[in-house]
Amino acid sequence: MIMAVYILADIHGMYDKFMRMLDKINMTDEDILYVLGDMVDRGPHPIKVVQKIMNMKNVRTLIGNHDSGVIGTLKFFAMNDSYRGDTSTEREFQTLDQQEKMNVIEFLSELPYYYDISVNDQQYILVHGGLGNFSPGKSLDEYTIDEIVWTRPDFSVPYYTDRIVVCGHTPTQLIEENDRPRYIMKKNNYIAIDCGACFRGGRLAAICLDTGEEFYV
Ligand SMILES: [Mn+2]
Repeated sequence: MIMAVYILADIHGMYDKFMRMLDKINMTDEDILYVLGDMVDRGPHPIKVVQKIMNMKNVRTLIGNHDSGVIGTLKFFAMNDSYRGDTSTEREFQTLDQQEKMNVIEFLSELPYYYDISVNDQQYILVHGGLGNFSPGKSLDEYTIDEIVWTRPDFSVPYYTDRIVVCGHTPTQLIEENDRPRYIMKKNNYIAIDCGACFRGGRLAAICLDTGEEFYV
């Protein structure tokens, strides 16, 4: 079996959908799954999602704005037992033992914010949000984390002519250029894969870059 590359994003605590997606794509040990950030917040089991991903060896993860945003709060909760969490992320985090808490914080703190990969001779840039303050000659290292995790591309204008940008963060239901809401949008050298798993009527989506095959839960 030849290695395949799968991508999904914005699980947002939807652990059950994530498990069903893993069943559906049925990866081999040689396959790689890229998770483009926003594992936490909104859905019921954000920390379970993070811990599952931490324990899968063929997964590469990017940081999203929500993952980045909770690190400081989780550090606070790891040091202060007497406060009650408000969000699903905080509450689930508080059920962990101290070592597990530190492992989660360390994992989130070390996540990269982009990948630059090549599949079938096509180059892909993987980010959570977009490339804020884009300039064609700017190297990916020169973007700030905020420019990559918080921004939304103008999907009517490609960033690159020779590279495809794969992003989450912006549910495809909200993309004006998208003719197929609730489906992955492939247009103008973008692949937008957040189909709003945590929202009513939304779905968790994944794509196999090698075959173009799309998966929905
Ligand atoms: Mn996001």
